[in-house]
Amino acid sequence: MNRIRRTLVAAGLVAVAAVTAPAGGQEPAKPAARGWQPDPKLQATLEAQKKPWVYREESVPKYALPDPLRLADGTRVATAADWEAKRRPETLALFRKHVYGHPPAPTAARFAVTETDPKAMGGKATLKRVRIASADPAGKTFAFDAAVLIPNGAKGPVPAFVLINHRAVGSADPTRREKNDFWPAEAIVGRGYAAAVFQAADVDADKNGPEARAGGVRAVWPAGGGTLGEDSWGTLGAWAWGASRVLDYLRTDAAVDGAKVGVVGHSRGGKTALWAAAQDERFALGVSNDSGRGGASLTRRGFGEPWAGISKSFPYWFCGAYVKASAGKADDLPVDQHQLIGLIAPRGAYVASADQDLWADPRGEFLSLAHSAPVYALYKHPVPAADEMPPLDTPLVRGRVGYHVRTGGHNLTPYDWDKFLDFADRLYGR
Ligand code: GTR
Repeated sequence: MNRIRRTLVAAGLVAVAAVTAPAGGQEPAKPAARGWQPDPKLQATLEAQKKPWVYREESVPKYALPDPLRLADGTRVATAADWEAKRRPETLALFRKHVYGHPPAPTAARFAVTETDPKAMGGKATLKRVRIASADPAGKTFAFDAAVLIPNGAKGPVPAFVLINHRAVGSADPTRREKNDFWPAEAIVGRGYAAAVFQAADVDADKNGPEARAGGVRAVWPAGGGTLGEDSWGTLGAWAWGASRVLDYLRTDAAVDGAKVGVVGHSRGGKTALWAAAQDERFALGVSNDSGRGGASLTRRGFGEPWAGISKSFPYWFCGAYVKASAGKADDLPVDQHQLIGLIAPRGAYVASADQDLWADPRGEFLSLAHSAPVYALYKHPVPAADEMPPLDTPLVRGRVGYHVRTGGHNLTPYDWDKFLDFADRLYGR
């Protein structure tokens, strides 16, 4: 490696795997000068606190990403048809075996609208509360509630966003008695979208242990479709399953355009939103906000939240194999998170970061999106290059993907929603 390339790699501006000199052998001229850079004050503060995690690009190890298109047998798929027939299922299986675990076999869902208020939001929306009950052929059942606010007076079925709410009900209160910037439902409805939400904890508690699991879906189908302790589903998998059941309902509601439903989550919910959209191709769009480790950020970068750390603090979010492997090297993982975004292709994917949220690795979140490019390319959709991370508060949208890094800390805000809505408008040609 020459000196400039070494500097670029150290700055995280090119992933080692993706380094290709442009024609003529010229290195790109100083991309480090443009685009977002971590706040040096924040880094100095973290340094002064002697934080034992990586928050400087210089400390990011050299890494090579798995080729999203290369099959386990060494051959490489070159067409969308082969991706869909061979590599997509293989990639999905790898994420199930090594990261999130296997969901249970498809269940039959029944819906009961338990409440309808046509004058919600001061008459601007209709609120429906829905009981969603799933059953397997052996008669085991699980039920939980969702809510949706549908704009009144729309000319036809409206697109929708499903929020996976892992916070308290007050953060996303469908009655709107409590309003919180986390879920600006008035703004979502005002832009002509239905705003659907469910409480993640109603599907699976955000706590470890059998007692916590007792009331959730993993008590009914403990192993999902895998083997307990190895590749059985974790909490993120259970929440993603819940998001798909909400989609099941939305597709039966004549007021909603079931082909235009996006799934959104913040942080642990953002990890879940990506996994939900990766698995369930009926989602038109997956949106990850500050999702970090186990979400949009590249595991191999090791920047921000350590893999071993998340595995220790939240082992139940993932499958046992992921937790076990975290004692080793990320390079040994057969997948990295750019492939999770690849699983969403050619549908919409939007990744959002926050400037002060180095724990979630904003650059690593952007790079996952950038390195999903080979998959989008099979469908002729462009994706920003690894050295094109945009500056602060400047969304970058290309083809079917979008990214922004916003001023501020770890949170889901009206600014984020506004950009998700802009992106969806464009994706749906509104
Ligand atoms: C943190 C965790 C992150 C992120 C966050 C959240 O404690 O380390 O991975 O998920 O919680 O969900 O807010």
